[in-house]
Amino acid sequence: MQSLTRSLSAVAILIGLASGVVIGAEQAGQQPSKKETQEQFDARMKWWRDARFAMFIHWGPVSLKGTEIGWSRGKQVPEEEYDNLYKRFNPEKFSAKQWVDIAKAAGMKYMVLTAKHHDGFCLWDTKTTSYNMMHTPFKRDVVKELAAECKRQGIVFATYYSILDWYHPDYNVSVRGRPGYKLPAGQAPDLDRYVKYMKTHLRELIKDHGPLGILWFDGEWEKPWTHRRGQDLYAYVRSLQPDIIINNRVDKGRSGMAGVTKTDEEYAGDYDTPEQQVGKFQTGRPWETCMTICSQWAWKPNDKLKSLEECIRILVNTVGGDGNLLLNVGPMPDGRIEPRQAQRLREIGQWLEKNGQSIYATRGGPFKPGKWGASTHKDNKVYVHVLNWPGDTLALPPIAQKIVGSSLLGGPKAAVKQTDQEITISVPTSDREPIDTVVVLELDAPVRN
Ligand code: FHN
Repeated sequence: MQSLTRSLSAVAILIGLASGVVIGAEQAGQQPSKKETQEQFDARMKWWRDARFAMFIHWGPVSLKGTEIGWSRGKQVPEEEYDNLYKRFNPEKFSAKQWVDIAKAAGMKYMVLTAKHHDGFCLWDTKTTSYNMMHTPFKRDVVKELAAECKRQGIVFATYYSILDWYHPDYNVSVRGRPGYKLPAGQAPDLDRYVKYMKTHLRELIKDHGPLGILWFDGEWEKPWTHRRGQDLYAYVRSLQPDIIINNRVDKGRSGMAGVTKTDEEYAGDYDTPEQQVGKFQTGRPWETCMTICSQWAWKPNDKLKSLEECIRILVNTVGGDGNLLLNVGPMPDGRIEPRQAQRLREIGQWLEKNGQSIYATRGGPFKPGKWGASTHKDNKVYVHVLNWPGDTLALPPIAQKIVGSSLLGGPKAAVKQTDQEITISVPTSDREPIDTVVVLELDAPVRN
């Protein structure tokens, strides 16, 4: 409950802002009269919770080098060279339709694009700096094109935005590397000026390219960023678009790569963000695992591609834990999503065409994930995803509801026995699926979340 209070109080800041209370960084944390109720929060999160599966996209001029976005600047790629890649970035084969077609074929319901990563390069037509897409040979606002195509095809469009910026001199780059351009002589780095720059970006993204489904913040972990600034930024973004969803990396509450929000303060952010790992079973606070389909976030030639089985297992264990899966692709320097990555995504989509009712708009549980697999539920149906059969029979803990029917998803009967001590499920090996055998249990009453 306390975790929900955290997000509610952060929203209270927003409502104060919306009611004319101007919150500067120093004022963040004011408690205006109204708080977002549980019902309002649940209503705002509903489309996102129901979506369950989405595309993450890490892209920028660094794809020319095949090294990691942001992190390879000043390491595998000298800063000077990295910061000038945009002058030869010309993704002539970029097609927003191709990317959205692939996301749809994969069964993905929203898309999160790195509008600005740690390297400071802006993928949209921003008026704040020439370090953007319109100053490349390509001269096109790819954020605008993708947003329009997502709208046309019914996929929710969202942007990732890095709070830390190793290119902008006002970000106190003493934390890492040197800025991509120099401040005027005698002018010291000024974080308040950088926050104004960042807020202008967010206004451009939301007002000129939105509405956005999510503002996916990242890069909150370095010293210059503070809890108060995080609360202020959350309130600012919600004031621009009250129904937008914001992850927990806007503030300082994230506990490392496990992504769960700490409870020692009331931190801003609507959901937790485990990274490169399936989050733990958690139903009290929304969460989303972000994971690469290869090994690198940005494009890397001949990178290791996850198998279909790995992808399905990750998806099932994530949704079985009551989380969303944000699966990342890194498009190529010519603008295409690599054909073998696109093919893998199509294969996941084919699996979802058959099994999607056990994923979309479900909640995790009632059986917690284990070596055997995971479970999801919706209304009075439980979907038992058996990934590893322990033998002829799978034994699960008892539940309060009575099982009144059972079958394989869209298939033959499954032998299910229920006592007060356990539930046992048997499926002949000939009827089992190679990756995930989904057993549907019909109950005499819905499962309570
Ligand atoms: O440093 C970034 C990394 O490049 C990538 O964007 C991931 C995915 O969200 N987030 C940060 C690492 O935690």
